[in-house]
Amino acid sequence: MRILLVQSPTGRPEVPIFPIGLAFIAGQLSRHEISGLDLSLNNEYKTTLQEEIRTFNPDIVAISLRNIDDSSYPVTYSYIKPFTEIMKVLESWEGTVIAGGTGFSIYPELIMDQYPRIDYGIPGEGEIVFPELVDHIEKGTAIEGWSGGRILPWKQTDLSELSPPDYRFIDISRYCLPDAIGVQSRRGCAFRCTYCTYSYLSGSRFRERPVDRVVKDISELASLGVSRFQFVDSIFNVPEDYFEELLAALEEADCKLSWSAWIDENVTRKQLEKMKNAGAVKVDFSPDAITDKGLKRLGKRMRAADLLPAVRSAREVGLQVGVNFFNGNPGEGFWAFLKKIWFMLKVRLTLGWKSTFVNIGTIRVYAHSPLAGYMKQKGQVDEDCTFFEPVFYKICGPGDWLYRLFQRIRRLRHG
Ligand code: B12
Repeated sequence: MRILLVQSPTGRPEVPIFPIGLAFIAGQLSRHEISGLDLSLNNEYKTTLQEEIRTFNPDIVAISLRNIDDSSYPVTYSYIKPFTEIMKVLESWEGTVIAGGTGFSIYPELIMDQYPRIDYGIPGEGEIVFPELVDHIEKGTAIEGWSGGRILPWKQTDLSELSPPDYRFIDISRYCLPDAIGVQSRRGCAFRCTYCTYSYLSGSRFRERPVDRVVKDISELASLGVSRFQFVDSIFNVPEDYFEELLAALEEADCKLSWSAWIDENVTRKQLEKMKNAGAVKVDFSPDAITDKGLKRLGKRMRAADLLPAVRSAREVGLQVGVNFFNGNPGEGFWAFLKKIWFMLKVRLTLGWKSTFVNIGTIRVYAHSPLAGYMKQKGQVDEDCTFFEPVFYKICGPGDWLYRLFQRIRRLRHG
């Protein structure tokens, strides 16, 4: 069949992000004729889609809705409007429309209700169910566990069986910027951070891809002229034995690509050195809270005192460092916000202004996260709140005013 794989538009200019979710799906469709289209690269996304449909003439248009909104507070940008616009474009086309992606997966029922133009929705990982659905459409064969509604069952992929992602399904040269191209070595997350959706999306235990396959992906990127990528794994340094095995394989393969990864603070200086030797140039930490009380309430396994030594060690071995906090965590108020600002100034001034980055966001609460349940239980939102329209977990009063001022200054500086 002829399948057009479409990344939903952002609707405004943004740093391009290579659609790795679609690349994984494309990798499982070798029997079919594929074309890839990233509508977020283009302001004229409606006409671009029309034109591609006219020239490629697909049987199926498969759309990845990655994000619902940009999760920014107090000014939130929604990606739903451009998504609605392309749905309208598809109304005058007669083929099959299939939707999936992380944004879709958090709200499948709601999105299917809102967009009758979507024939089928596939929540969760798409590598098994999408090819099964294509077979079903082509030959009328049955899909296990599916009673025939518009939403198909979740099926987790066996990563040892998975064919590699197809990094060629779209022109990758448009994404040659730091962090824009992803490599995935594992899925799922065994931690229980209260605001997080990762375990809902891909399971509450780590599932690793065979190390040689990950190295093959990286060699493939090298052959495509890519010089830098990001590991998109939830936490790169757990499970520890897999982390060490992967680092050893990367060092041995000596692919000459630079990369970044999200890690947690339970990392030794020796491990950071190994990361550097294996090509790492940047690590990102997401402690999110800065006090032991706040960390505990977020379900984090670290202690507040672990953060600075980890950041310092990473800088000492020559890695750039990013640190992400939230303002207004459960158990943290105005003083914790000031502590975060102080931490930001301290690490940037002492560990390198241009190599140490600190971001302070606000928790955008998503459906299916423990925090969403907690807010309902405490009566902070209505019982029927879907969290589709953005809900933020924020403090009130001076901590909020100061945060808004801080965000306004950042917006004026960075646009
Ligand atoms: C890594 C990551 C990033 C990296 C991306 C780096 C890169 N080069 O790719 C960075 C840090 C840049 C980033 C930025 C942002 N991110 Co982010 N990110 C992630 C993360 C951790 C992994 C995404 C990933 O690459 N997965 C690997 C691929 C293989 O999986 P996948 O994309 O899910 O695709 C699978 C399925 O979804 C499905 N699928 C995908 N498309 C389709 C299409 C069809 C038709 C079908 C059937 C199936 C299907 O099949 C795929 C294969 O199994 C997720 C959390 C998570 N655990 O998923 C958040 C996540 C996607 N990000 C999120 C957000 C909010 C953002 C930002 C908006 C944050 C911000 N304020 O800037 C930006 C948006 C950037 C952008 N333009 O997309 C949210 C989206 C939530 C939502 N419902 O809207 C998530 C889910 C995290 C969360 N808070 O819960 N992100």
